[in-house]
Amino acid sequence: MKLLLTSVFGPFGVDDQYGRRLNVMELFHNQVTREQGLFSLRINHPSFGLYLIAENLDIPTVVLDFPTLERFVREVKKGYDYIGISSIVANFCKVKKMVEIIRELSPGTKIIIGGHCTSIPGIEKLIDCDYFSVGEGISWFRRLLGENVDKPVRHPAIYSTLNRTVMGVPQPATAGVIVPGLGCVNACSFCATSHHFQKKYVGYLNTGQELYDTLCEIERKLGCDEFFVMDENFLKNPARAQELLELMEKDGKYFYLGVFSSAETIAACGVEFMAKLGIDFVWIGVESKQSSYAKTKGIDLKFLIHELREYGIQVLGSAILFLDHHTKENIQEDIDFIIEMETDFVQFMELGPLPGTALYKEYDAAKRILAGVPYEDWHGQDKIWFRHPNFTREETNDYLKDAFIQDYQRQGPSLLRLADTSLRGYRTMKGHSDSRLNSMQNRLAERCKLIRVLFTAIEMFAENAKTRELAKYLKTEYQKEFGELNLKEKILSALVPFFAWKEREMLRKNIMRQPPTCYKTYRMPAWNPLLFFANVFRRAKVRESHLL
Ligand code: B12
Ligand code: SF4
Repeated sequence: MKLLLTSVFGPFGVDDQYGRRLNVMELFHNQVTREQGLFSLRINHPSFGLYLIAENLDIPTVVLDFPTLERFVREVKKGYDYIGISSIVANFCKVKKMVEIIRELSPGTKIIIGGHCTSIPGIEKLIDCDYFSVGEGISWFRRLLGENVDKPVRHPAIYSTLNRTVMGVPQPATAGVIVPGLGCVNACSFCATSHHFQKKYVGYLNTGQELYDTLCEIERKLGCDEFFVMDENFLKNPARAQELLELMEKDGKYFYLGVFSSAETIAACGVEFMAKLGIDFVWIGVESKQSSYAKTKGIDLKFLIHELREYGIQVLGSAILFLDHHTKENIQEDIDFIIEMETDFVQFMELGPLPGTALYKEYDAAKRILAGVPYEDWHGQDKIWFRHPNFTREETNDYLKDAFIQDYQRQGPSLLRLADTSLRGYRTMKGHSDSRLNSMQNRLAERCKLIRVLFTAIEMFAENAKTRELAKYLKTEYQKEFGELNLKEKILSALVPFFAWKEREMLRKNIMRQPPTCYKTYRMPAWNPLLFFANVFRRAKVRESHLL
């Protein structure tokens, strides 16, 4: 018995029969720094769910992440008893194609679809597969395979990023990923994640102790002390965070965490607490000035964000365009609102009624979901797929693109904004009376020193006045704090423009870089000649027809 767990196939971010150019497989370049040209941060993230499930089963398993179609076909031909595909709505077409391939090449294989496609109405009629797994995947799989559902969850030790470059300069992965839990109880009407887990929190690491032990274990295995915390609302459980801090303080330990947290939880915990915990990046859903979401009510977001940045915590603020109250006259107010928050990063996303959410139910009932828009277009970075009272579908992508451009023109590239936050944090920590915070200054100094080798190239390639102004200011301030570049830094600084030039050419030619295919085996039996020949025989019988 063996299982293949796979993500959908590439290429990603190109216009073809399965996908779209504006649906890039990168967080920042897709929806945050997408109009920041050469300064856009380029990062891929592995499909964490697949590794998490694989780690927690007893069955021999292979994880295939970001395959090409050809690579996927080759893998299917090996003959698996089960193949599980992780999906989101925008990749529906790819999932459908993969299922057809499996049915053709390996008819005995049981096919499972997990993830967000399972919420598509009538999915059982649209895709011919054996099981749809809605919600949490580990216990679902354990039940299917007759394994012990109550066994504690083991956390995989994997890096959170791959293929990371800054201005074309390759960067090694430095952060692990940790998944304390899934879902969020806030249940904002548009939120696919919250609804996918039935508006409940599915905890994997429920206490500070469990979290701490897991962080220590991954640190031992990967040698990293930075983590991307994959939890929709990490600070929603302040007791867990408090216990984690106490354990770190007791052992004199420092971990650095990037988290998602809603404004009301941040306000309740306090910025200084977050800094002590080692949080150095936070994603906050700002959504809209006229927000009707409870999470931002009564909170002075601008003040909060300013304070976070003073403590060296980079902030990503996300805003939604084409909410019902938006008109052509007032949408700029919301764009100004988020830009004036002065966050390091801004995500603009179109409102997207996704199946399974309360918003989808409401719009569907009101017949506001546009018929005939293929699921490949349901990704939020091009045109809306619902009827809006004040915008046509065709108008929306121009407004969205313009919002990103405004953010870039008015605030400069996020790369420089985070350089500013790191410097501000360094200065705050340097003068801080709290010994834990004070001892964090060295780490921020290290970060600043890494960033400053980019300044010369940033000045050379600057595309707007704000970039030039910020680069000049930061260069001077960094020099005041850290002195002149040493010889090694000077050499690095001289090399950056070559990488930057190459990157700019790639962008000019519209070449979309792709995540590398990753292949990882779990508990697979050693090579057995009998099995090998049985497989060759089986493969010979399979028709290699029209599939490719
Ligand atoms: C990391 C991430 C990405 C990464 C990609 C990572 C990757 N390799 O695929 C990036 C940043 C590139 C990305 C891009 C996009 N993303 Co994204 N992304 C996420 C994010 C933040 C985390 C996913 C994750 O790893 N979660 C942790 C793991 C453990 O949870 P999980 O994946 O849900 O898996 C569990 C279960 O769902 C289930 N499961 C999952 N797969 C399978 C498979 C089987 C066989 C089984 C049985 C079970 C199972 O078991 C797992 C363990 O319990 C989620 C939000 C979230 N918090 O989940 C959005 C999310 C998945 N993304 C989403 C979207 C829409 C996109 C984009 C279209 C851009 C956009 N508009 O936001 C693009 C698409 C890119 C593309 N070309 O395909 C939506 C999907 C909505 C939907 N209903 O389809 C989400 C939910 C965000 C949201 N709330 O809107 N994304
Ligand atoms: S607070 Fe964030 S994660 Fe929670 S339901 Fe709202 S949008 Fe989703």
